[in-house]
Amino acid sequence: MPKTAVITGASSGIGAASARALAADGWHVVIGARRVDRLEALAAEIGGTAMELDVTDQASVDAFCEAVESCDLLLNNAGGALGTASMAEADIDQWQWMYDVNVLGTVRMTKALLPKLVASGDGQVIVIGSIAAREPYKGGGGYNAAKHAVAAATRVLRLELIGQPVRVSEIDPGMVETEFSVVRFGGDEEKAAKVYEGVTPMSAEDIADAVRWVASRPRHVNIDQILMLATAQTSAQVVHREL
Ligand code: 8X3
Repeated sequence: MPKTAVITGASSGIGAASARALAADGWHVVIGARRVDRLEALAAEIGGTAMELDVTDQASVDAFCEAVESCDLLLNNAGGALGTASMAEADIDQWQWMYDVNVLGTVRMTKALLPKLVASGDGQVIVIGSIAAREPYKGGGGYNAAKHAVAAATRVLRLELIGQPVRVSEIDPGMVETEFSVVRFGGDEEKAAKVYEGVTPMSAEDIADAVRWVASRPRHVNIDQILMLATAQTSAQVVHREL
């Protein structure tokens, strides 16, 4: 029987690319997101199972996780940033959403699926973090705070699960060209395009490669943390642009 991987935020970007990569490696992939039409098209393409999921809504998480029969791998990918306001201008609603989707979304999903991951006998939780989890940057306040919290929670989980059959891994990407920046800038495609101007950023498939590698290590190997950057980026705000 194929092993089951549950992926959040799977309708696009890193989530969708990881679903394709894991399905190609023989996993049965259960994909969740709010945009069900996109999800269903992807599920049909890779022979997976699509189910509506909003990680900010406990009832949605409960219904989704109850419907998952077994779970060998949970990829906590759903997340995102809103805005680049300074601390002086912090928008509390944006902060609240970022905390909810990135931190609480990861906690809700992990908590709900942990019994099934333990029962699998060789479970894995992989969290998509960010360079923003390691390095604060100007205008990053709400996202930095949320991703630092995600990293802290992930590392606590790793500590608490020692001795149990569940591995815990964190993959922290830098610049990846997905819908991430379009969402961050409230749909402003021009502003989003500027983020990647003159740079070859990583692609969602680059991160999916790391996911499939982490997911395919033997059970005695836990990849604790990976920091992945584009060659032209050496830290959050140090980027070489060929303009
Ligand atoms: C996305 C990377 O540099 O915009 O997680 O924070 S960054």
